[in-house]
Amino acid sequence: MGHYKSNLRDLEFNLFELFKLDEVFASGDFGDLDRETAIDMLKEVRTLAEGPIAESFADSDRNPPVFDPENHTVTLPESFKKSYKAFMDAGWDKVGIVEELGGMPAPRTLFWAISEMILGANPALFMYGAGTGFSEIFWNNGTDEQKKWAEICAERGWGATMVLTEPDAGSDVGAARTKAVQQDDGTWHIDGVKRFITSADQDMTENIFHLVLARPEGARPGTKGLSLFFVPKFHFDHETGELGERNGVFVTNVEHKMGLKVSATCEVTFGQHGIPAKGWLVGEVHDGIAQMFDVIEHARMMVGTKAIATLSAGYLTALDYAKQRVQGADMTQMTDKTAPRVTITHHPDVRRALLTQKAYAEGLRAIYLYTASHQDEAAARIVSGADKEMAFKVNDLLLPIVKGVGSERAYGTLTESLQTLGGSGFLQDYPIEQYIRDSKIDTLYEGTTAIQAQDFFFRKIIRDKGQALAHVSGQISSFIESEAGNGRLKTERQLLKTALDDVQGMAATLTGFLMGAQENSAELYKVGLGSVRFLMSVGDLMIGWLLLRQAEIAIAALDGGASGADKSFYEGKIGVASFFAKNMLPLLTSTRTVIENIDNDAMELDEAAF
Ligand code: ST9
Ligand code: FAD
Repeated sequence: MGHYKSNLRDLEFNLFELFKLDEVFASGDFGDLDRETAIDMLKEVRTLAEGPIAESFADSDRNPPVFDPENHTVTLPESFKKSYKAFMDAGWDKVGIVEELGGMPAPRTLFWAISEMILGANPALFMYGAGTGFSEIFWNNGTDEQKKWAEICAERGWGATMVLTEPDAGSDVGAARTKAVQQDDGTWHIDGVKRFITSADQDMTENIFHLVLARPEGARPGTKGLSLFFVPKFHFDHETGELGERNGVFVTNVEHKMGLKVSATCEVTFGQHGIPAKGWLVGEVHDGIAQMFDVIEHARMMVGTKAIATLSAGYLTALDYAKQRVQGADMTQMTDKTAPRVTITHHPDVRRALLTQKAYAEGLRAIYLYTASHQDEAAARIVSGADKEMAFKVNDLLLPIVKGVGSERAYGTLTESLQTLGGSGFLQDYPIEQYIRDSKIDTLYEGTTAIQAQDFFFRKIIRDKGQALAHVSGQISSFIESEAGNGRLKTERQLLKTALDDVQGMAATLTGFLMGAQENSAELYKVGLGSVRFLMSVGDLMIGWLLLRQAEIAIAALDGGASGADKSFYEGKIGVASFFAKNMLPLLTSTRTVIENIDNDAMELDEAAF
């Protein structure tokens, strides 16, 4: 057995009982795919994830990729290559991909549920294996001729990268200096140095294609002056795919990192080693940042799901340990030195820690799957009554929650998982220390949490005129006003109501600051001071709501006579929803007060005083 513990029961519960995947299949949008096939797929992935995919997780952390600066190559550990081969040979990179690229279309909820298990077992493997997904994005954005190249990329299983960041252009992508010079034959020469590029070299695929943002000579500054280029590592015959000469794109460094070590993070130099780095303008249009956001949106979803998958595995590891570790007496007998020793699950603080982990792991899972439901027209209609346009907006609204809240809560809560193991948690005998190291990156790349929070407020709420937020809030309100729980969730629904009021109050306050900025631009700082807190609060509100919806289903199942393992599962759902409502939601009231009282003292403080 590898390190990874999946939670297939909870995945199935979300997919079929909460988000009605049966009805999505019945819509006919996914051909013959049905419940039985979906469950078989999930089970097969679980076996693969817990077995061969998880197997190289620790080894490839201790023996990270080796960079050869002379040949500009990266060699991955053999153990990892074996895991990668198991994944690719089974064809899982093709799920959710269009048929034209040899894929098997699937609802996004099913796709992300499958992805959760891969990401939990060995996240870097998912990233190296994303070439097929990248091919689809290239295919969607490419010219007719480029669509054929995308088919070649997918068929031959080439690796792929997204190339934005430069030393002076991280969050501020628009500061990028890498330039593109058009050639007489219509191709472009790319010139510059990019850094922190994931998977930019490896020895598992015969070729790698880079999707690169660069600025054509004379183009305007900022993100809107960037164009997107297809830059292969090796040139290839555009009809047959046969490899040709080496292109002038070279890895010139590999970073030494805190975690996620097997994922090679590379400096990539274009056109500075005597060979031009030849690129092709994607779609023959200068719309680079919007095209790149097609990749970024998937990658943000991926990062959030990765973090959540890791938290879930951390929780299940902690739970397993806590059920076996005997230490101390029951608290009610704490003064009796001869009292029997108990497992640590008997201690109230361990229960608090376990329920906190369970709430965030399961609540965040429900959030990413609710979001995924809005990535398919039929599913969105069934799950929230959203039409196509609203589904798109809701997905947009929730991506910063999946990515920003998912990563922050996962990283923070994983310390509770480690803490549950006591000193043993600090050892490499258990996977949690690696989970913490590997998941820290999730709050950083694909836009830091601060960037997610600004995206959420300015773009997803203000620019959207609050439409998507109103759609989701409307669903929460209907639940609050319903009789959900058959009389047994009254207190919790009341707590949810207060939380919704608090979040709406926060949104109104931040909007007020924004409006005030028309008179006094410094008012805008107040939005910046409150935006991460606001993002996290909306995340908690949604977790509270979705856990309570799960509890409602659980109550009905228990009333219907659920027994055995099902009974325990449903009781757990009610317990954790109630715990979250009583222990976490009331904290939003104080956050609301903090936001209402934001002043600009922090901005007025002289830098020297910090
Ligand atoms: C990175 C990679 O960190 C890490 C891991 C890599 C793993 C690779 C594997 C991935 C696998 C996943 C793929 C699976 C594939 C499956 C596929 C199946 C089909 N939404 O606000 P403005 C656009 S990579 C959409 O003025 P600024 C929009 O076009 C590095 N679009 O921004 C907009 O124009 P308009 C990641 C958005 O002030 C234009 O941008 N780095 C959104 O110029 C300008 O917008 C980062 O993420 C959005 N939310 O620039 C950088 N936002 O307004 C973080 C903007 O006309 N920094 N656009 O529509 C930011 O995001 C900044 O806010 C900024 C600001 C750069 C956008
Ligand atoms: P900075 O932008 O310098 O940010 C530093 C701090 O300032 C952060 O706390 C940030 O939140 C804050 N900050 C910055 N600007 C603002 C603002 N306007 N408002 C509020 N706060 C702000 N990039 C790629 O293109 N492709 C990849 O494949 C890729 N993979 C990566 C893999 C790894 C392991 C790492 C570490 C990075 C990767 N990146 C990749 C780059 C990654 O996306 C950036 O590191 C990230 O966007 C942040 O940029 P930065 O590191 O320059 O930090």
